[in-house]
Amino acid sequence: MASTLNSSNRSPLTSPNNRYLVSLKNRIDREADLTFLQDDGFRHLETFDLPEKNFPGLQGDIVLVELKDSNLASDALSELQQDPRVAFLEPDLEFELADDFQPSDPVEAEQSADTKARNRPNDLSNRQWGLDNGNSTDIDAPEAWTRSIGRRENGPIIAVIDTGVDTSHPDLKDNLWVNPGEIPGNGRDDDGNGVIDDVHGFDAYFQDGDPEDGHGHGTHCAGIIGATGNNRRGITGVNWQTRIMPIKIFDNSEKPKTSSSAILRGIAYATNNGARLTSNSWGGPSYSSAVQRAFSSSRAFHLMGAGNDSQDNDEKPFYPASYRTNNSFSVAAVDRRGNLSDFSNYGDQTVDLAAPGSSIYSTLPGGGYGNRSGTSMATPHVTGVAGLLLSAAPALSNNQLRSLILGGVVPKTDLQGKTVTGGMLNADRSLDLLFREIERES
Ligand SMILES: [Ca+2]
Ligand SMILES: [Ca+2]
Ligand SMILES: [Ca+2]
Ligand SMILES: [Ca+2]
Repeated sequence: MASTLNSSNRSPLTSPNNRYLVSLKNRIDREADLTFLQDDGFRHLETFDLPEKNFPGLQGDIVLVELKDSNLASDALSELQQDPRVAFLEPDLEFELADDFQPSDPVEAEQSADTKARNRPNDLSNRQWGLDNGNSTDIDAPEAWTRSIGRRENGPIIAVIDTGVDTSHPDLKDNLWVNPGEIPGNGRDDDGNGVIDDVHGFDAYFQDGDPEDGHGHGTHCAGIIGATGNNRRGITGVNWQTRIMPIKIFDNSEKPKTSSSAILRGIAYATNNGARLTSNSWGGPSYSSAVQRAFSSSRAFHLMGAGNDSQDNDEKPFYPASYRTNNSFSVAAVDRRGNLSDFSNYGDQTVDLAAPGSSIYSTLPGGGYGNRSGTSMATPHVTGVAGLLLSAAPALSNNQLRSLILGGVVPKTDLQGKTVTGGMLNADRSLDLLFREIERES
């Protein structure tokens, strides 16, 4: 990660671009409540759209400001930091997409022994070892698909907060969220949500309604969650049918960059526009109080990659996975043998579970497919299973979702002491738990 700033360096707290995030102690009712920012030497740029109804745990608003005169930085910053209305002040940090998108050799799944009822789509590729193989190191997707294959109509909206998504990919285009109130291409914000022509999602970096993938990472993650299943094409996602909402937070450079402010915009848009889940395959060592507050107070459930530095996150945090909110998971990666992937971060206190992440075959921009490795690929497997559960039982609370996924985890020797659960994701067992509960209640 490129960030050179960290909130643990309390003094001096300066930002190279003179932009700062201010977490306020209270909600602001009127613009006039923000005049003190001017008085302290700052220009108010943006108040993030984090309303009480969608971010019920958030005590006060979060605003983006710019320092007017960088020569006065230390005085202005200490004045603002001491203001009784300010809870927290931090630079608007920059982040790079973690370097975890290495092409890898294909791995073919072995034939699975049929012991249970299975439902195989016609496009389950034998390269999708994470969904089905003969070694008990898959997530038992065909067994789970006897109960849930995901859902489009009224199914859970799943935000992929990433580099964007190839929205014309033939294996993704039918599984995108469609903004019901927005008329495409008329240059107007028909639904009044602040974004013009946001038909399928949002570009939170460039702030427009076109979240096209400038890189490839987001398209790969989206296909794992929900490439269209049983359409005789390419691959199947964990969900054959779903509603993916692409939220682009990165720019289009070769090493994509984002900022705390773009991340906040992305979380805000996803939550405000109905996302039930967000999938976050990115991160780094820099802590942002504002980003933590937004995630923890959002009504959605958030899946987060543990990172690819082969490190112990209990010792060295990797954010956002290490924010450890009640409505999120931190996900490590396993290989085809069910061992922790050599690149994967781990932590028996701070990483919840593992999922397939080595040599994962999924969608790429331009209608293509390919193999990639990373906790970035593990995370959307968990997001996908959460999508299957919510498709079968839309009213599940975050706590129920959490316990169904953790309760379904299969212990693996190599993961003992490496994750909180010591095991890996299993779609079939989580769906079984859900249906046993449903039967008990009926
Ligand atoms: Ca299996
Ligand atoms: Ca709109
Ligand atoms: Ca429009
Ligand atoms: Ca397909």
